Amino acid sequence: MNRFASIVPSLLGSFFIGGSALADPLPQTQVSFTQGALNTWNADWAGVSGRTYFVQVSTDLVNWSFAPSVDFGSGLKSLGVDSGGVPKFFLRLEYYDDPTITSLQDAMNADPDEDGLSNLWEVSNGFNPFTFNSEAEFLQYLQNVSAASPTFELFTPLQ
Ligand SMILES: [Ca+2]
Repeated sequence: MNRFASIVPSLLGSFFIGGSALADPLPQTQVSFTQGALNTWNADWAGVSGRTYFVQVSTDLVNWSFAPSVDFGSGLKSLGVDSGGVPKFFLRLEYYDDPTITSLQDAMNADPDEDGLSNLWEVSNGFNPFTFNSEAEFLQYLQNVSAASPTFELFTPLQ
């Protein structure tokens, strides 16, 4: 479900950069794009101390999905994007500030929607880290993964 596909160079002006914050006292600079090797682009932005970052992508500005990436804190942040021939591609930052998060590891392990699933796990498996996922949704996900991947096995954790 996570799609991290493509950028069409001629549509660079159409890139949408947005953000949301649960508590956002500091401004966020825009993302800049530079062309890399064939069909690749680099998205760069200046990180803000204490801020957890996600990247969302869309091909229609209506349906957005999270790229399988979590970043944190100050300094130059970069994400490579590989063009896959999609005619339109949009990218935006999603971020939030949480004073209890002090490292990238904390940011990846955090659970702002309190559903028991870490940020990194959610974005790596097609979930929204800001939307509570019920146990039923999680079990449905496991069933879909199991059906799609014959090597995946469910197990009962050791007591
Ligand atoms: Ca979560």
